[in-house]
Amino acid sequence: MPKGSDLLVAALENEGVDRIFGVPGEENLDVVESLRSSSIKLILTRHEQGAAFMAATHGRLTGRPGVCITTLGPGALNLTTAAAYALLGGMPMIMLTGQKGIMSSRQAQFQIVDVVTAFKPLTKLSRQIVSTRTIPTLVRDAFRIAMEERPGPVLLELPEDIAGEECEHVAMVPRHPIEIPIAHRAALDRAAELILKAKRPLIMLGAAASRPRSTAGIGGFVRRTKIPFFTTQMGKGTVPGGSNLYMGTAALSERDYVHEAVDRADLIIAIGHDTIEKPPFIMGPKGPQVIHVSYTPANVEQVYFPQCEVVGDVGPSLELLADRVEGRLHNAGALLSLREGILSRIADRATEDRWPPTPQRIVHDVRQVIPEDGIIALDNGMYKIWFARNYRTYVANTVLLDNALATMGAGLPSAMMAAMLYPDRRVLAVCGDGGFMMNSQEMETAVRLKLNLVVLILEDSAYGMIRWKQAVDHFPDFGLSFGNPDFVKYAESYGAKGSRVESTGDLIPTLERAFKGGGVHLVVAPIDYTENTKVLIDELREKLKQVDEPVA
Ligand SMILES: Cc1ncc(C[n+]2csc(CCOP(=O)(O)OP(=O)(O)O)c2C)c(N)n1
Ligand SMILES: [Mg+2]
Repeated sequence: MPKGSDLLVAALENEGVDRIFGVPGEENLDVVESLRSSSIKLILTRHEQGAAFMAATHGRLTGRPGVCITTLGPGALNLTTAAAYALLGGMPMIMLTGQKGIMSSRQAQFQIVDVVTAFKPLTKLSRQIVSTRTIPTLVRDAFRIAMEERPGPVLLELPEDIAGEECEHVAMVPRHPIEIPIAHRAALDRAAELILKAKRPLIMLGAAASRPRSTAGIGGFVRRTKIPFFTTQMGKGTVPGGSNLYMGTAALSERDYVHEAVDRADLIIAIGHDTIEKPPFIMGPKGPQVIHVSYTPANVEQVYFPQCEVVGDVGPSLELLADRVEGRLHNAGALLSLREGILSRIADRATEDRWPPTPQRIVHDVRQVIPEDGIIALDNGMYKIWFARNYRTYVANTVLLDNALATMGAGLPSAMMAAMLYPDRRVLAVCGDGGFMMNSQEMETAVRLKLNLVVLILEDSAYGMIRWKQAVDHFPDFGLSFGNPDFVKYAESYGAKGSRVESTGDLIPTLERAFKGGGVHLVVAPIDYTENTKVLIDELREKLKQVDEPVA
């Protein structure tokens, strides 16, 4: 006779799950035993947070939920940050947590926390499984909810007595494809009218434009309309940055070079914008009109209140919109004259060989060693702004960054997931010395899994981004510096390789050697953060004078 845990694992197999990440506890042992004879691989991590960052990234990259498993109480609570990461980031994920038996209680309240309630604000659904009979339907429902727009995390708690209970076999619920409806004709007509009337239109690609299902249809819209586009941080790559319509990425909310185009636009077609991202531009009473094109209606915010919405499956809806305007847009390229100026100033001094290297130089050199389909996964720190702003992206989802929860600690685990899914591509984690240490224990997991992965640590012995903000706000330099382990020895102690970049010219050869050598390789380089204030504050303030000039 099957047990509850057998039904759970069969239901996961029915969903096509091939790996589960996590740290089991004694309450999960029936599930672990059921996994042993299944087609699903159990991948142990060294912290539950790492497991859930990997599972969320699986969802982000494939559109199918990644799965993680933990014990009750302490293990489950270690999932909270990654649950929020998946919720804000729109990443489908299933979290399976254990619990003490619910039919009798022989350990009183030991380790018991109301996990289901704790996760309610961090998930799309958080439920306890109370009967073996409902397992197949609950699992099917959990996967559907996790994948449906907007995608996100779901938590299922399986008490150990339900997991261990013998039961009749219950049939699995078969999967079937679900098409998302296409936008209404009236909405398409209204949007087309605005686009046809626009004098200076601009397209913006946001986070939902990077969903695996979105990426195919969007390129066609940009090509057919020939309207220049910029991206949010999480919208990078959906339409190749090499395209001659790319105007830049909004890494700051306002007053960056790209905002010269934004501020002059009279219409912005915001494709897949999700206001969980730090605003890529600020809407005001006098600013451009905005058409919101996405799977779900816009959230109305102080900084985002579109005047027109095209809600539906993004690719096919855009195709219908392009049918209405293609060949009739006389002003499509009105803002293109700004492109050269924006991009050349962003590329400014990218080859300067000052030591320690500048952020611009590091971004430039990383781009040289990463092929077009190579993936960089960023942790959170000051360098993220530089990569978002300066790194050109040619393929969708080749820059994995978190501009939603913006948590530290996800860089290494998300890069590991990318390396598992795409073993033939180069994958680079880019981390600060602060963020790397938040999940550096997963180096052991990476080595055990024999991943090919390079980790670049940018060392400034500080929580650099906060230290920078402290200086910008004219606070004295205090309380944000720390010491580091010897990262080369640290890598070697895990059985990985380690290298230190000793001169600016050494950065590219060191990264090349690391990729060619295979396995897990940690490269540590210092970074000169004096550029933060010089470029992002002083230079842009100078620039601002021009941006404030009246629009022609
Ligand atoms: C989990 C978490 N804790 C704190 C923060 C606030 N925070 C944002 S960036 C940052 C400093 C990052 O330091 P590091 O990783 O060394 O990168 P650096 O900015 O120095 O390049 C901090 C503390 C955060 N975003 N996430
Ligand atoms: Mg740092």
